[in-house]
Amino acid sequence: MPDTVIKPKNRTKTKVERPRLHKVILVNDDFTPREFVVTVLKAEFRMTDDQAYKVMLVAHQRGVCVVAVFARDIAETKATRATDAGRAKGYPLLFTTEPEE
Ligand code: TYC
Repeated sequence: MPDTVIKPKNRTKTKVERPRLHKVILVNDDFTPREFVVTVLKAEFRMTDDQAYKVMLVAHQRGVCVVAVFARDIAETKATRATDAGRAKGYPLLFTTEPEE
């Protein structure tokens, strides 16, 4: 038998948290045509004409609208692709992302 027995006193609890989802947000501007915004929303976010029109209108009237929520990398990829679609046509269309609370 050893003279000294060392017993660990503190247990380490490992906490695993689910990664937060991220919102994709559509930002209004004065230049991008409404129809183009609707087209991008349908193409990138698989929305129907109705859904896309409603989201576009909320952004137009309130300044911003949450489009959808995804895992962070998917949200960022979609926001970048949708923003780039506007830039390719010379429009200042902007999609941003932010973590959900
Ligand atoms: N405000 C634009 C217009 O009147 C349309 C628009 C809506 C642009 C939503 C961007 O996120 C947007 N032509």
